[in-house]
Amino acid sequence: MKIKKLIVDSLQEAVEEVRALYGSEAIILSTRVVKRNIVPFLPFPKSSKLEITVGIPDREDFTTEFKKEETLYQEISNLKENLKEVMEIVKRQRVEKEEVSKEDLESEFSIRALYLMNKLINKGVAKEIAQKIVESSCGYDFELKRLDLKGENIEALIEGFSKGIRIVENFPEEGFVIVALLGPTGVGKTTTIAKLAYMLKRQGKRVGLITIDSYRVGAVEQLRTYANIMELPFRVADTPLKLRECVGELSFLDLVLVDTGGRNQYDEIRVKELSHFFTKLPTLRTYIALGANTEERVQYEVIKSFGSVADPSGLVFTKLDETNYFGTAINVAYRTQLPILCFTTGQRVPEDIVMANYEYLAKIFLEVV
Ligand SMILES: Nc1nc2c(ncn2[C@@H]2O[C@H](COP(=O)(O)OP(=O)(O)OP(=O)(O)O)[C@@H](O)[C@H]2O)c(=O)[nH]1
Ligand SMILES: [Mg+2]
Repeated sequence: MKIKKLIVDSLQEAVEEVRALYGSEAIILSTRVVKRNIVPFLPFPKSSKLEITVGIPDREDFTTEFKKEETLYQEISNLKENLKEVMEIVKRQRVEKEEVSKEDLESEFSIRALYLMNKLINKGVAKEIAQKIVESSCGYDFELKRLDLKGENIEALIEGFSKGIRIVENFPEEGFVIVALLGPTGVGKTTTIAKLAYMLKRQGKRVGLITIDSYRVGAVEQLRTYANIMELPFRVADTPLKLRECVGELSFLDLVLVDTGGRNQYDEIRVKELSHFFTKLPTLRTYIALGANTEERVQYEVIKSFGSVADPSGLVFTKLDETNYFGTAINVAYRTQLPILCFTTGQRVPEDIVMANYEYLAKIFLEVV
């Protein structure tokens, strides 16, 4: 900084002169009153003047100041970012505390593992099942002194699901099989049969369709329409005997899909009628169709009721698109240990169907489908 001295009449004049001479960055460091000769070389008379000391900052001073300011802004912005991250962690922990409880947080699982558990719980998986699924993909981390995920979230869920949930692996099996869908009214049986038929036909399988639903008006026409569009053999069987005859006629195919009329699971008599249809069919596989949007307690009742018709080979979960809590499907599959055949995800035939697989399950819970 350079120092200059000026003699002026007043402070007002000082300010103006300093600005004019040295610019707005110059600063007045001090002022003092001094006596000056009015006529040069004569000691008298004298007048009072103001001597001011001006500081003029060097160019480098500005640059340094500017840099200091810039660094300060940078630091503030870094702090803001850090604060945001801390808030995120606190928020996450708060959610975890609410759903996993304080004891859990203090116990054996890492934050990452708890986070994944919450992903399941938030979508309706029961807490103890979510814990078992995540636990089976964890290992003990000696640094954290907690159970931690062995891989990334997606790998962990795939592994966890593959240990707790069964899926139908070999569909369709080799040789002639009869595949029937049973379940409550309107759950999506006929639509699912059409979707499966299309998928199997595309795989090169020879598929036939049979309906035993002569009860509901329009039911026969509904399946016949799909059969016509896909150019598949189609039969209507209104009695158990007729069903066996139709199966016999179509036994040259790889498989037949049998559509049944929806029945109220609490109507024992109507459910029992189905049993008569499905006796004496040696290669019969029955799958129970459950609406993923149906209350979990009711899903067990449906399985109990239709499971009495024939030993179920597995489950079909329909209408996954109509609920955010499809975790109940995981609970049902985990607790019954019945394998899942497929999920349906909308009304479109043939598109809206996904054959059960662990990667799909992991993705829908992580919302990356
Ligand atoms: N959103 C949604 N709707 C579906 C799905 N599957 C079927 N549906 C619809 O549900 C309704 C009933 O479907 P169906 O296939 O006739 O049901 P069903 O079980 O055969 O019915 P019943 O034979 O009367 O017992 C139709 O409007 C379908 O389009 C699905 O995955 N998601
Ligand atoms: Mg139907």
